[in-house]
Amino acid sequence: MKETLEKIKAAAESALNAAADESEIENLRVKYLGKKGELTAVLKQMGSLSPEERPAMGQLVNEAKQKLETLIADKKSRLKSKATELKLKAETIDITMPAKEIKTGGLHPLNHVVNDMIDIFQSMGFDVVDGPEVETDYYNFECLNVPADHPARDMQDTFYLAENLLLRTQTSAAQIRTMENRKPPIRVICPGRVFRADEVDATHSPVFHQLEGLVVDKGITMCDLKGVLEQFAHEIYGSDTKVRFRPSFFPFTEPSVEVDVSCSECGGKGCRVCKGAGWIEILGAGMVHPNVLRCCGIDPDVYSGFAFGIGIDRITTTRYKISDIRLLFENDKRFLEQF
Ligand code: 2NM
Repeated sequence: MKETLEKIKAAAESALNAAADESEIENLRVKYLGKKGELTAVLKQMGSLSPEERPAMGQLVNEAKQKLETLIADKKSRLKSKATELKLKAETIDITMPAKEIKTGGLHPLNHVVNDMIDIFQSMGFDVVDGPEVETDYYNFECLNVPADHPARDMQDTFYLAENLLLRTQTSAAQIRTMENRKPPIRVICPGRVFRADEVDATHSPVFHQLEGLVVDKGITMCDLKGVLEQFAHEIYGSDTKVRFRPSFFPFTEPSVEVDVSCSECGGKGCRVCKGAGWIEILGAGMVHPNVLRCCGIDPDVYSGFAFGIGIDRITTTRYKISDIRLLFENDKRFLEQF
């Protein structure tokens, strides 16, 4: 019996050493330690031994059983760590590889400029208002003191959708509605897209952008207009920028002015950017015409106001030194990614 035990032990040990995977080990466990296993069979034969032989033999069988169990557990854990090792090796990540680029969007240069302009005017107490891009003849022209036969209609030729429905040529209509709906004091700006039936070239586009402003209260004068627009020019172009007001004409303001800033490229000496003039025109403005106030139900004998219109595209092209306005609308990613 002792011999059989030794044989089983030796066979089991070498079989276990040779086992290559978990199922082989399990088969061996069943073969030796299972209910019908070889070692179990030896244990069962204990009954045929004499009572004197039994304790010593019992101890041997138990030791053999324990030994096998330990061997099995060892082998299992060795196989497991080997598998883990292999798995980790296969999953090795090269952290020096270049990472996948995460593309983030960005603001269009026009929107950078609009946002800056809004900040400047909001800090001076202006509200932002909005209006439709499709307007009626009444709000776009009539109420702005531009009747049907007025020559200014030629300069502001636009796209008609129907007899009285058109694409707005300026954002003033939103301000007309503001005057109809609010009581003075009124301080609003209205940034937005506007349209003209213009030929496309480096400085013209049938779609462009404006920010118009309006102030109406008792006792508003040209001084207020100059102060607000000078402050704006200094904030957007720098405090050493010189500002020049020239007389001009708009049907909806009287008197009217055009406002130039000293060229930030050459400091006023004259260069390619300002076409030798030393000045760049940035906006038109004036005191709101009494006819316009009256049209909106505001008494021009009690109230006065000033209004202005700034070309956003122009400010954008000069700020970023963009040579052609069309670049703003082609939306070529290579262009847009620079801002
Ligand atoms: C400009 C120039 C001058 C203007 C006038 C008005 C309104 F609605 F009050 F009559 N809004 N904007 C105005 C005045 C616009 O653009 C160059």
